[in-house]
Amino acid sequence: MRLIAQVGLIGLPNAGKSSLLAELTNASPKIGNYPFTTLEPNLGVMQGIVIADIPGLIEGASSGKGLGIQFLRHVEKTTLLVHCIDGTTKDITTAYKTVREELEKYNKE
Ligand SMILES: Nc1nc2c(ncn2[C@@H]2O[C@H](COP(=O)(O)OP(=O)(O)OP(=O)(O)O)[C@@H](O)[C@H]2O)c(=O)[nH]1
Ligand SMILES: [Mg+2]
Repeated sequence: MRLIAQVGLIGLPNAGKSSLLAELTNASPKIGNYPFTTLEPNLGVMQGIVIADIPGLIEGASSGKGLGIQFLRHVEKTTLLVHCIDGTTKDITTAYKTVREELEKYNKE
């Protein structure tokens, strides 16, 4: 499979993935206080490492909810995943597990 980046930023919508990419790299992705601001991966470079900011994943993504399958395909095209979680979320464990479950349902490996 063709890789789009070495590192992929994943997480629920509105977690701050695009903001993190903007801080770490030269990229200037659209940032918004609403879910699904990002619909296509944004790429940036940090010290020679390509980082992809991947659209937010929600419960049901792996069964085709929204553009879930399309988004999950981008996840596969990276080597290392960095899971971003909104630090103000009340239930951080649930936020983490929701995304992990979608990844597992989409592709066990
Ligand atoms: N307080 C605070 N707000 C943040 C931080 N990082 C991002 N935000 C805000 O959170 C909101 C969502 O940020 P984005 O970077 O667009 O989130 P995202 O994960 O890319 O969202 P999607 O593209 O919809 O999946 C914006 O209003 C940001 O300004 C942070 O570290 N602290
Ligand atoms: Mg975004």
